[in-house]
Amino acid sequence: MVKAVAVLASSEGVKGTIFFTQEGDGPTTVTGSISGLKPGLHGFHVHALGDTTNGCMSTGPHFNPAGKEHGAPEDENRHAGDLGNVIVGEDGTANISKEDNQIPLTGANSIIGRAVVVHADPDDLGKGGHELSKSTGNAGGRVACGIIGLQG
Ligand SMILES: *[C@@H]1O[C@H](CO)[C@@H](O)[C@H](O)[C@H]1NC(C)=O
Ligand SMILES: [Cu+2]
Ligand SMILES: [Zn+2]
Repeated sequence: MVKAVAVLASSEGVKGTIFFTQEGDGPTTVTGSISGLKPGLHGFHVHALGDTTNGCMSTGPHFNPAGKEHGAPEDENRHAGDLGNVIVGEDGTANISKEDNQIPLTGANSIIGRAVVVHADPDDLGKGGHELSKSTGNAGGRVACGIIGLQG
């Protein structure tokens, strides 16, 4: 079992901890919670770089080792990093529990050392018809991020 964690923080009071586990070549389980967000949907992705020298802006684009278009987690044509949206309740919290086959914790396409980013707006999953739909889901600003690191 490989385990990883990302601690999300922002100057606007958004906080969260996201846990990743993977057994062998199986799917990666993503769990955790985020607080301090506006109620509603917020885009939630793995971005390519674990570089926060310029805050979340320097984490690069969505992790996309297969050179595909932006999409929904269940789409064939999606970035590996496309984890869809998190749903924030009236109390400003989101509880995350997902499984995904494209974000391994080992091997050439490992997400260790990359970043988790939560956005200001909903991810339209590539279907919004906006000029950014096929690259970012038009999910707006990067509200908080954290680097994915190995956990013992
Ligand atoms: C997330 O879980 C916490 C603790 O169980 C709960 O207070 C909160 O309402 C939950 N948020 C959502 C959106 O379900
Ligand atoms: Cu993103
Ligand atoms: Zn994407």
